Amino acid sequence: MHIHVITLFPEMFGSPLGASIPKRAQDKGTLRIFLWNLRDFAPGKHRETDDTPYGGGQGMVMKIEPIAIALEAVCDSMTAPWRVLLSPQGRRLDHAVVQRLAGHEEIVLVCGRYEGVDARAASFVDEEVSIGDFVLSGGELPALVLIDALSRLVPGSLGNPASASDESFVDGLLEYPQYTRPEEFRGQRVPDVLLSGDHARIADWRRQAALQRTRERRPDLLDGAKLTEEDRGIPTATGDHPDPPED
Ligand code: 4GS
Repeated sequence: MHIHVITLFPEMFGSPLGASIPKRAQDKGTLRIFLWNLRDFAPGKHRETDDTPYGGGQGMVMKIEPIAIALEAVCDSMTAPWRVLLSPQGRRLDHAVVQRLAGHEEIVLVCGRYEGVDARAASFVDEEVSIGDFVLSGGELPALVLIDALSRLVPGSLGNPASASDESFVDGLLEYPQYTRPEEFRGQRVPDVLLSGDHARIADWRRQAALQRTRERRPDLLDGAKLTEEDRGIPTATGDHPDPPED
């Protein structure tokens, strides 16, 4: 997968992409990141990328021309680029969106700055994506969030490929509670079933715990989750850590 980023701050990307899974994916060659400075595509002596808003108002707006020129130049040699503008007006990012985007070999991300981007930018991209209902100072962190999530889905990037199918949201639910040593810490014990070595019971407990957590914290997710009849029969829970099914 090739990910191109058009940004006024390419220096923001080095450290987050130089560690952990994004680094491993790039070292393996399955993920390549290309950083493009928007200013290099801005025409004129001063290479301005922003201007005052028509109609008046606070702050500055990103000009359309540098963005259009950058997108055309960056996409010129590509067969099927998928162009994404990070913006609070976009579709909310979730695991389904990440999976869909992971199906593209060549992704081009455009990062906004200032108070916003000229509305005509929408006609130069394939979609707009938002990472949440809050206002950031630029689209660089949203782009990094998306690249990090995508890097986990690139084949070969995870040490254990099962990790990609075993986490929150993958089956539409929150993840089950995880524990590691010690068995007891300041009065809190690890649920006995997890120490039992009975893999069928552990799987069953984890499924119920994930369902219970999701029902308590994110009931909105249950509408979209794939649930069996058995899943639906789990009674409403009161605590975060359900009892094992039986002893
Ligand atoms: C987001 C967001 C964002 C909006 C960029 C104001 C600078 C800023 N982008 N998801 N102008 N939330 N962008 O806040 O994607």
